[in-house]
Amino acid sequence: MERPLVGILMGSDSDLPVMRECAAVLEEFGVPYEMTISSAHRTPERTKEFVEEAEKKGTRVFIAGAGLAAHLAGFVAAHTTLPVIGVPLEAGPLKGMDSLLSTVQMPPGVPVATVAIGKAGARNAAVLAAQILATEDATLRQKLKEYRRRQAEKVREKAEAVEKG
Ligand code: RP5
Repeated sequence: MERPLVGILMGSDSDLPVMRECAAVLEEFGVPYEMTISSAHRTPERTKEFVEEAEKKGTRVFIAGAGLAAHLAGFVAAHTTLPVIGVPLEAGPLKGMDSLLSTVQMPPGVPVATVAIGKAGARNAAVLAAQILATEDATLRQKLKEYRRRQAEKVREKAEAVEKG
């Protein structure tokens, strides 16, 4: 098993259907990761230990997804100086706005790079993690360029289909 470069955490197994998107994107880029369920509120000690152990193993970026009063990404950021990406998840009647604000409104000095609510955010969190790693990895940079090229190609194909009518 390759050394995980990205540590993915989520507050509950109910977050898994969305957070799997992170894993899928990292797999596309061939970035080794580890993924766990750990909560800022329900298992604070376990979360702290996971972050500390991951850092020792060589993890370079953390992604943390949570819903409701989503303090997981901030909690992780409080225990590391590695970059932390927060994914706000929809888990209650406020449709993810609660998690967005809980994740994004970090006090100065302890940042969390917060992405969009839900699946789009989960995918972008993984792309951003890959971009951070790519600052020191030319092969990964090339894969990211190719990913953008394929994305543009898909738009062109869709445009052609619409224009043909
Ligand atoms: C948060 O509470 C989790 O991240 C999840 O989004 C939400 C609900 O958790 P469960 O009650 O489904 O375990 O901490």
